[in-house]
Amino acid sequence: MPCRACGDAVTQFLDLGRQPLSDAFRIPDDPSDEFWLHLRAVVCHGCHVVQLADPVPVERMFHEEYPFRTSSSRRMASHFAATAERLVAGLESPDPFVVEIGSNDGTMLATVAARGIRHLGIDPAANMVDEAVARRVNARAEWFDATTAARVRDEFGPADVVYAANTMCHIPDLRGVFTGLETVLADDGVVVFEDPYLGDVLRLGSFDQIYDEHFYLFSATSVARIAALHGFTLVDVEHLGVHGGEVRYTLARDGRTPTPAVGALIATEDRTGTHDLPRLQAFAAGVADRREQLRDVLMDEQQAGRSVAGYAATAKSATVLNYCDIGPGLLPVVYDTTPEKQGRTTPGSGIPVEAFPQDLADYPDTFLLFAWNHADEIVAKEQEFVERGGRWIRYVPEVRID
Ligand code: DWN
Repeated sequence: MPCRACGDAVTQFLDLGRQPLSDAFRIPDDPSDEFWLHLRAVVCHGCHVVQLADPVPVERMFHEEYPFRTSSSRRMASHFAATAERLVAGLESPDPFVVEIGSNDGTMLATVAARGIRHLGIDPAANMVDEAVARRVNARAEWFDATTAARVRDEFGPADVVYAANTMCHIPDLRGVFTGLETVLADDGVVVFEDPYLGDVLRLGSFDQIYDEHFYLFSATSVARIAALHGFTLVDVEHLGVHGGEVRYTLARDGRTPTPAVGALIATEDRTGTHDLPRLQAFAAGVADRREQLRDVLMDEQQAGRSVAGYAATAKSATVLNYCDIGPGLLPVVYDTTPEKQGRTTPGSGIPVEAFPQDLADYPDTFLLFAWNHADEIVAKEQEFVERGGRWIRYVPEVRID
């Protein structure tokens, strides 16, 4: 399959095997067939974007039972409140209009709404749109594409800002999204989006950032090249510490001068071979090593008679559990705060997901930390577990137990 973003040829560098849909938590003993895909990553020779080799069924992934809530992390909630304040502070027109693609439960737009600014959230997950609306956010359960964009512009006028967090990388039809952006954005408007950064994935070996929902892994180079195909310039980049390393990209219609940060990040990507096949193949080899190391650690814990549970049934954990062949025999339970995931089993691997025990006495000896991207928030919250001798197994940036 040619590159979905630019049409050029691609080369495969990673095969993570047969994988389920990462957020398709199963009702126990559900007799229906589970959906599987072959999870392989390729790099494009033209625009250099990393993407999945095989198509993913977007309607099965994002729907009225989508279980992920942006507000499930306190740190992310404050990150988006701060982001909204910054976006609002940058608005110059007398009656600005802000669009968010993938607005989820309205965590970011709630602040925009509270400032009395015209806005619209667009998200295919109707359950999350309902939650956003309950927070007084104007949101609609729709897919963002050229048709939706034209309708939004007709109804509200051009957008001063189109924002998307952890969404652009989820949409295989990136050309459709860009056509929509061309339609809806005001001439002097900006597109601001943040997504997991390829450079961080390679640096940390965070292979679990690759799963069905993360169709693309962007870099400054690939975003600049893809944007240029649609009459946009990458005018700014900002490295973010959230979600295991992301970059916030700002695009404007051609004509604006990029900040020095753009050239600097592209130069770093060139220097470190971010898109070069040997570098990507070395990353893939490291992933295979990590699988054996993680399985060894879990088996050691089991042989030593120590109980282990998963901490957070993240979407990312689907890649780890299924690629490393970890099932209920090695990991009997995963705890998670999301009510919709509790009482279900993890996709593919069939491990029960439960609410965290109320009593610390019922905690395991060791947690396998799937939400490693929220480690600071979690370790601070679980101080007492650590004080009582509890240990963490991590697999990013390396497999270790401490
Ligand atoms: O891109 C995406 C990111 C932003 O969010 C989506 N494709 C889906 C989702 O990915 P994820 O599930 O890997 O995200 P998180 O934020 O790493 O994990 C969220 C899960 O972790 C939720 O199920 C809640 C759970 N959790 C928990 O049980 N205790 C999270 C925290 C912070 C906690 O303390």
